Amino acid sequence: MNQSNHYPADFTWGVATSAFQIEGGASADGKGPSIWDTFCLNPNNIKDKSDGTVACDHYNRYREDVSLISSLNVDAYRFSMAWARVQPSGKGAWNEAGFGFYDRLLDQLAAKDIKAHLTLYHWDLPQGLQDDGGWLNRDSAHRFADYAHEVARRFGNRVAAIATHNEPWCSANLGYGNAQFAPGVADAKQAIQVSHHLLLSHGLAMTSMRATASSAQLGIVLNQWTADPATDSEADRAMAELEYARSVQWFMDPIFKGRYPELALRAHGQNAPVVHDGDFTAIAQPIDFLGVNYYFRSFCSAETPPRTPPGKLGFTDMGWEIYPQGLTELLVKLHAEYMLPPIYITENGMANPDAVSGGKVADPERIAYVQMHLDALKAAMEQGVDVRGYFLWSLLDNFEWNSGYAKRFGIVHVDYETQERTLKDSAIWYRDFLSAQRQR
Ligand code: IFM
Repeated sequence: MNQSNHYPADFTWGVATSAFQIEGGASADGKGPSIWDTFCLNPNNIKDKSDGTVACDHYNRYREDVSLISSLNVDAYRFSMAWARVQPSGKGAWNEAGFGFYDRLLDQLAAKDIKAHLTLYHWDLPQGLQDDGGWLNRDSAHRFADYAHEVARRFGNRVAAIATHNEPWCSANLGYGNAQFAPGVADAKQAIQVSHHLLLSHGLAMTSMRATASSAQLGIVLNQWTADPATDSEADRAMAELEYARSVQWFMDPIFKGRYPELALRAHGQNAPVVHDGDFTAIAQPIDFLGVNYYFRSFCSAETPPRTPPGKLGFTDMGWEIYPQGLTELLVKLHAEYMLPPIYITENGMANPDAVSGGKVADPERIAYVQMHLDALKAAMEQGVDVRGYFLWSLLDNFEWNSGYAKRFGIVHVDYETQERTLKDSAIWYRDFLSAQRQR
């Protein structure tokens, strides 16, 4: 440390959340159910048997939460819209009361001079669309484009950026590949077809949003990693190459090259997706920015049992290896492989078993984690990668999907009994770090 003290003056610093993880208000003011509301009804799906009915009660506490965001000295707030809040069944009538919530949220952000970075889809498909086949049904891509158009038409001049999807890899592979996430399907062929429909929906939404001619920057957010062979063996190296093709290139190639990576297609064999004429033209729209979410690398071992990552810097409470140099390596590799637009690190952070003690939360592990990743980010920028911003995941402790509330990613601690928010030491460190940035 500490190269991270030298960032461009116009670099965007932010914090991030998503709708289902913090809003609550599960059926407030006409909101329809989403696949995550349904998924949580089966307590076996969520480790602590919780759900998102109340979450951080952000639906009712958004004013205080925006004040909290403002107190952190950030430039921007990344959040997602709950599709079923503004269009309860995912098709047909819009719910004005639902749009009203985001209208008020945007007003609060504007009043505090905080830029809004909106994500349209962070995994909470309206249950009405799931009843019609969900993302396995190609028509969902068209419904998504309609939704995107309406949001861009209403809000496109009030937000700095709109991302179509957050981490479609997760929607496809955890939602349809291994049933860890909603809608809870475990079928490799379906997962691959779903990934194609998600990409198609992204492309169609880009076109429908462009038609509104709004001022927002438009793009997509992908979770990415490098895939490192555990050893130099041929088997491990082949595994790593395939893993990279099936995860990173599977989403990047269609967007930037208008095709799927050959290696992954061959590996998918009979499970390769049905692609219609014109799909790649629809998907390969120019994007204004690419959001990259980085948490860990993929460590590929063909041995039985597989070798585990060394974790020289330790592991987070999720069991994820702390590996900041992977962020540098990933960005430099992407930069070499693709004609990239400006990049935002749209998520980076760690889960830690934090607790309040004497009104404070000591989380030195998180401060070190962020510092190391900022150094890694700076190293990539010095090698020519055009990175314009960094969003810490997450503002608040929140509903960590199938882990429930047991995993705490926030820089602000949430007491779920009282909804009291307490700045962790990492929030205070981030606030002071950003204040120092301003004074440069
Ligand atoms: O909480 C999630 C977020 O919703 C998507 N990216 C990863 C985070 C941590 O698991």
